[in-house]
Amino acid sequence: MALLKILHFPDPRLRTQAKPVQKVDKAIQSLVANLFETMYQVPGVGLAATQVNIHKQIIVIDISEERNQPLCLINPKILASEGTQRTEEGCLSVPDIFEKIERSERITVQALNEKGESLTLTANEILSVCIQHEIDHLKGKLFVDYLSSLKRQRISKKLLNKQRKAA
Ligand code: K1U
Ligand code: ZN
Repeated sequence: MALLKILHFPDPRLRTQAKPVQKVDKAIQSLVANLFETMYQVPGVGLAATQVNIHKQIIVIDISEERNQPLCLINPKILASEGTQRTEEGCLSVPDIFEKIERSERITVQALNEKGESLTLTANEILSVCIQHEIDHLKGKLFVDYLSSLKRQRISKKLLNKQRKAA
């Protein structure tokens, strides 16, 4: 297994649209294992392949406190959504920034799992938020895009300064 490098905002590669996975083969399963290893190590509750510069429609999630309920969604599609909720979000690609974002309260998602089997699940609360956040990554969208352009520019400057200092 391997730890993958996470891209940071405003890296333009985070804006790439991920392509659907054609076949869940050994190479995809190995990538899924690396995504989980990276997400658990950082740590995060979710990670999209886009964030590690791999532009395939794959996300991994584990919102459990025990970190023992891995969920892999390949080619995820939101079939239904209802209600709204406003929750504080963070992002591994936008470190140390937390903002309240409005999203659907309850969603139904169809996807393939890491074995290539089709699954449908209904999620609410933090799982619903996390799935929507990760699906946005696959579309090249970040949670800061829901903020005002002034706030987004300030965050961009702050992170660029940090990246320059670290380099
Ligand atoms: O996609 C990502 O960048 C991962 C992100 C997912 C997410 C968190 C909160 C709301 C929406 C989406 C994170 O995991 S940020 C880190 C985080 O929230 C966390 C990390 C460890 C334990 C608990 C939470
Ligand atoms: Zn994120």
